[in-house]
Amino acid sequence: MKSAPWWQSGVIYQIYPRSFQDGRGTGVGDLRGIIQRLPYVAELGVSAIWINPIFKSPMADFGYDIADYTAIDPVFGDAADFDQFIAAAHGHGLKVVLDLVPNHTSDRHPWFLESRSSEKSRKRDWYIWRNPGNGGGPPNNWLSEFGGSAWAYDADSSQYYYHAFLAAQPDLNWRNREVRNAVYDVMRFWMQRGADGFRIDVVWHLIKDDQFRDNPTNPDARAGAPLHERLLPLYTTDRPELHQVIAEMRGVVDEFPDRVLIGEIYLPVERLAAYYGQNLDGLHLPFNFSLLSSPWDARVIAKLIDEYESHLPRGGWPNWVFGNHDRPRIATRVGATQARMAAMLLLTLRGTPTIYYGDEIGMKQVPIPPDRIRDPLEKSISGLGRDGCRTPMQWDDTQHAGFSTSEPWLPISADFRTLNVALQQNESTSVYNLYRRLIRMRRERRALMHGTYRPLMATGNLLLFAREIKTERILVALNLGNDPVSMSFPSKMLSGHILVSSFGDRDREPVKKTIDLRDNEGIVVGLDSATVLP
Ligand code: TEU
Repeated sequence: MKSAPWWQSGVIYQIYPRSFQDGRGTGVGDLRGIIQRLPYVAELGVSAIWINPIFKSPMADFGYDIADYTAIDPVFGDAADFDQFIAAAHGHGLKVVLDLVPNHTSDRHPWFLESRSSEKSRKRDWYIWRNPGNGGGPPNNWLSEFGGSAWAYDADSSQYYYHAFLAAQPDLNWRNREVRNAVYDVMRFWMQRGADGFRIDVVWHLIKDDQFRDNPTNPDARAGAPLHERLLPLYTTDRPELHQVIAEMRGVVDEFPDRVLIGEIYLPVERLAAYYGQNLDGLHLPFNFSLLSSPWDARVIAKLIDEYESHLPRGGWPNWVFGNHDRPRIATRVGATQARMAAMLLLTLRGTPTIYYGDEIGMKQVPIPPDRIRDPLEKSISGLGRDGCRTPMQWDDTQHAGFSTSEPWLPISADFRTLNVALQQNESTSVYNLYRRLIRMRRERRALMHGTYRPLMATGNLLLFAREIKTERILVALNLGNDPVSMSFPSKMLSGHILVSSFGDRDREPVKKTIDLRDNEGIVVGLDSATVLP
């Protein structure tokens, strides 16, 4: 049998480069800093790094507004640093996934400057320009995710351009062949330099309705929801023509061996399946964000896993995510103890796990004082801010948490003296060591890596499932509540031993007849052949 590709068998670790390690004393993380910390990443046991955009950018949206797709922004280093980073990562056996932002550029990208210069410009059609609507004003009702109309007026040409995010992030026109080819060349450029693949930013946004129809109102909009949620993004996202574009991108990636294509997609699971492509010729991993915002309830989670599993196309490989640079930290969302259950779920479910940097030590959402707010989204829609999940990595208890020698760009969490990597490395029962054990276990057990998922039970606070491959069977039992749980198998045939326990104090303990969990406890059990699963 051909061995599984690395993006199926391994774990992905997301690094937000501004906040991982400052290697030059600027207060902002950079490539040199990441290189210094690669031994840490390798020791955690992950197989790949996905790094948020490091390309030349005015930083209106911290790298998601790119002014040159093939240059490294000086904040992060230079081309030589990049080459060193790739070589060092590969030297540690780590793959590197870059962040591709093809939906929009910076308004200072030479492409946009040229497009904007005149209606007759050769690149006019590279962006989405429209005349004012009837009676003046924006061409239609489309809204920006970052507040207000998605149309910005250009007084020189008396036309509007479309921007799904900031006005400083004009959307490229993906119906234009030259645009497509230009971005495909960017992809080739980085793969030639050693990139192992891409995470495509807002891939479900790439194509917009060619008739520019108004979006319908959302009948289910929550009271007080941000403006753009009051419309359904029917004509601005998830358009059918998109899948042909993705297949083209996949073709480009397939020009190089062993590369991966991941896509950022916030859609319900039943819409995700299409992103694998008709003949699995689309994304390898359409990000599955269903656990990012689900209620912390055993039944809800079990249902969501079942739904996801049942919607996957034949041969489509699953994946799971509990945090990223846009969403509140898991340890704050479900609490520090339950964050251990999240770790156990993430690393025992079927499919590739992605870990957001800092979650492996239980970093929390950090309150940001008004004068330290940096996120443009928070400045535009108060309360949606993402700074709190982007604060510097807490390495040790020295000044600035070992992140930098000068004042960091975002505040360090107040708890860094008691919550940091150095402490947790020396503490066998720490969250960090739980992650390490889980990752190692996942690598060593074929049932976890490639086995089937078998739901067993979701009652009260108990979530129970099995992973099986041939004779290797593993049972995962998680207590999502504050009371102890005890459960005996209907068959009375249960025997095995604990491989990993969430508090780290029951590893190797035998399990016979019943499963007993303390409050907020989870265990992973290697089952003996005598066990009869319910
Ligand atoms: O995020 C897209 C996205 O869906 C966000 O609008 C998200 O809903 C928002 O951050 C609220 O949580 C991607 C990037 O991940 C994000 O950092 C960028 O700001 C955005 O695209 C624009 O490029």
